[in-house]
This record gives sequence, structure tokens and C-alpha cells, in this order.
Amino acid sequence: MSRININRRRLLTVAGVAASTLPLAGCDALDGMLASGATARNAMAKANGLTYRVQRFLIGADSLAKEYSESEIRQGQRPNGSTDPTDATYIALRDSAFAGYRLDIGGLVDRPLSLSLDELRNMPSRTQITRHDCVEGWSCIAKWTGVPLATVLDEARAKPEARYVVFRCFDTMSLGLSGEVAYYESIDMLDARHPQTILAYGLNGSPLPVANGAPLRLRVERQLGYKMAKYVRSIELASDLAPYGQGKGGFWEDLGYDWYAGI
Ligand SMILES: Nc1nc2c(c(=O)[nH]1)N[C@H]1C(S)=C(S)[C@@H](COP(=O)(O)O)O[C@H]1N2
Ligand SMILES: [Mo]
Repeated sequence: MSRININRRRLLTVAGVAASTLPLAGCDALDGMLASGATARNAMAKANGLTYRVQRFLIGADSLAKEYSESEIRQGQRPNGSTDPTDATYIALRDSAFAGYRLDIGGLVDRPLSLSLDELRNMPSRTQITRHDCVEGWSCIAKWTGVPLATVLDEARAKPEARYVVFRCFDTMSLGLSGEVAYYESIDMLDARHPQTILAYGLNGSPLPVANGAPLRLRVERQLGYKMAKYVRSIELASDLAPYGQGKGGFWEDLGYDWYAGI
């Protein structure tokens, strides 16, 4: 479990990005955004939909995020968010060097899968040097190696009605009175099948460290850091995000962040 301090300032930063095309009627407009049905939140959701459509139109489905050279890797990938999950299931796996790890792929697929790390490593791989941009305002260039998500989706035979890929994670966050909730994320099929979208098990030429999401984390390079689920335990294909968490498509989205965090 990770304790997080969700302060208003952080949410405002994100809200500012989300609503950059909207005039904001002062900060008070955002005060109630955590209450479901709040006007500010609805306005945000609309701005989010707009951002999504405009960005999709501007960048196209398959444009690639910029890739860098080895010499541009200046430091290790800065760990952020959960960096050492204390959840029992995770600790047990970590203590056995993830020997018992399985990635379960289910939901709207014709062939549900349960893949070991060796099976994932034996699938075609892709390595890319990209820049990670966190919403908190820092960036890091790192080299990621993993299996393209598209390959895994093809193996599992995603059904045509699948619109989203949902990632469930091992780590939980403490949200005060709301108790503990597991981190989760989701992306649409366009991003899921994008050539740079990979399930990464390697970082800068070494196995992915615990601090950065071992044994497996998502890289979806055209979006902000919080979309890149670490400690992935299962993947579900879905036609609707409503059944997951609070229905907004991700842990941070449920707290007001944009679902489409294009950069
Ligand atoms: N499971 C999980 N995934 C997560 C997070 C997290 O706390 N838990 N934090 C997110 C955020 S905000 C960022 S910036 C990146 C950080 O990845 P890094 O630790 O490799 O830098 O992971 C994202 N994915
Ligand atoms: Mo982040």
C-alpha cells in the first residue's frame, strides 16, 4: 500500500491542462470536482473528450513518439508513484524473483491467456528509447524493452467489440476514508495497437527494477506517465469502462485527471 497525499494543487495542475481551452471561473469552480456529478467535473469531462478528439485528429492513429539515442540517456528512470508495493501477493512474487508470475489476459477475447515471464520474453520484442513525461513536471529519457501489446492481443484474439484495454495492478493506494484501491489504467484500441505500445520487462538493458514496475509495466509513449501502469497483474478487454473503479478509466482519472493524457 502506498500513502498518497492528494492535494488540491496537484489536481489543479492537471485540471489546468485538461481545461486549457476552457475559461476557468476561478479556482472555486474546481473545489467540488471530487463529488460525483459536480459541474466542474462534468465540464472537465467534456474538455477531456474534446482534447481526445482534437489530438486524435492532429496526430493521427499511427504517428510515432520521438525516439532518442543512447547518449541522450542521462540518468536512471526516476521512480515515481508506487515504488515498492507492500501488498502480500506482490511481495510473495517478488521474493521468488517473479517465478510464479502470470499475466492473465481476459475479458472480450476468444482465447484467454495466462503468460509467464519467460513466455512474454520469448515473444517478439521491441526496444525503444523514449521520454517519459510526468504530470508533476519532470521528464526522463530511458530505454524500454518489451513485447508489443498488439502481439499479445492477437494471441488472445481480441473480439471486434473490444474498445478498451484495462490494466489491473498489484499495488494499492490508501485514499483515507475510501479505503485502499488498486491502481488501474485503460487505453483505447488505437493506442493499444500502436507500434510503440509495449509491455516492458526491461529498462536500460537490465530487467525492470521493482521501483519502476517489475516484473511488467505498460509503455504508451504518446501519453503522460500516469497512463503507464506499473506492476501489471492482468489485462482485460472491455467495451465499457464503467464497471472499473469509479468508472473514469483509471486510478488518477477517478480523482479528476484526464483519461486521454496525450502529449
Ligand atoms: N501501478 C502503478 N503504476 C503507475 C504509478 C503507480 O503509482 N502505480 N504511477 C504512475 C506515474 S504518475 C508515473 S509518472 C509513472 C512512473 O514510472 P516510473 O516509476 O518508472 O518513473 O508510473 C505510473 N504508473
Ligand atoms: Mo506521473
